[in-house]
Amino acid sequence: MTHIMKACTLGMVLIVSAPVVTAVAHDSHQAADKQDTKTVTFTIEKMTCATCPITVRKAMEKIDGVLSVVTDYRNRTAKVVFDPAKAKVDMIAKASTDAGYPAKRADSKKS
Ligand SMILES: [Cu+2]
Repeated sequence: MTHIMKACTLGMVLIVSAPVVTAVAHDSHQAADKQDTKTVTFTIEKMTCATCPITVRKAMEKIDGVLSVVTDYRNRTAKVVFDPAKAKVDMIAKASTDAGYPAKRADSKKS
């Protein structure tokens, strides 16, 4: 928990200059064109301050195969584009959960 609190404090500095919603690694449009990528939206109810999404995003990005993470603090969601051959929904959810933010899949019927 101490680690999480520290991350939040550091995030406060980052939030001034960086937008919370950030696409990383590969461009999401490019990813959407590929057949071997999957987009899943997670609900993360513990994103209670504006810097929490940064912690969630960084945790999810560490998973091999995750192409982009777009967090939405207002809706408390994280939209993740990933390569299903490398990353699994459970792995991505676990990464967020392990960072202190339990994630559950929001759109279980979409692929
Ligand atoms: Cu926070």
